[in-house]
Amino acid sequence: MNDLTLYGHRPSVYTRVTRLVLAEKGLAYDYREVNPFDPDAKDEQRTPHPFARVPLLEHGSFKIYETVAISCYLDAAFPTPSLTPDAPRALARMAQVISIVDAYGYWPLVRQVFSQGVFRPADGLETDKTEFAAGLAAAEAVLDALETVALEGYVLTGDTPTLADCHLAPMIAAFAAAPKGRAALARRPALSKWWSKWSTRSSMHQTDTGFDVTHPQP
Ligand SMILES: N[C@@H](CCC(=O)N[C@@H](CS)C(=O)NCC(=O)O)C(=O)O
Repeated sequence: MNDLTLYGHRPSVYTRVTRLVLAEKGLAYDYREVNPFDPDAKDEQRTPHPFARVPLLEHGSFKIYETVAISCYLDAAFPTPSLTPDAPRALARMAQVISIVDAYGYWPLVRQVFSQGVFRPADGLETDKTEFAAGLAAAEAVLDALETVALEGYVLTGDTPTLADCHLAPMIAAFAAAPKGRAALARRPALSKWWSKWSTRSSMHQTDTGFDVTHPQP
């Protein structure tokens, strides 16, 4: 046993990033379900994260939070297969994709388009159409930037997995669960090509949160 424990929340895209890295590396782990969105969560339901987020990983007594730190740690501590390219340009693009996702992508793709267009309606809650439209509009620049990276071909190839794929895929899966999100993705050929390959991976099947729209069989 690897002595790894992941604290996460099933629908959480950031939890899925860590679960994807663990799956790609074939690592077994204990999973504890917590709810960062419930301010009244008690005891085991409360996330141990100091900023009340998920995920948080424990490796024995060593605790790590911030998804990119968890990914880098897992890739260094369990080096095979490596999810970090050696080539300087590929390494730069991998870090760039992760930063684009965190700084500009998560909010519009997930918190505005997915939450308002898919998650809330599935829960019988009202959609804030203004937020949804704002998310779709803001997603355009994010998808354009990712399309440029995918077209260049250092990362997001769909053939050689890196931490960039693991970081981006949960956000795209959530965004594409909304039909208008799917249509926006389809307007980017290189990103769509990456997605059609990446979404068939076994790690994606293993980590489906129940909202994935397409899982073409491998
Ligand atoms: N910077 C954090 C972000 C993690 C994050 O925002 N996680 C979401 C779930 S996908 C969360 O816990 N949200 C709780 C909240 O916003 O209150 C990381 O990289 O791990």
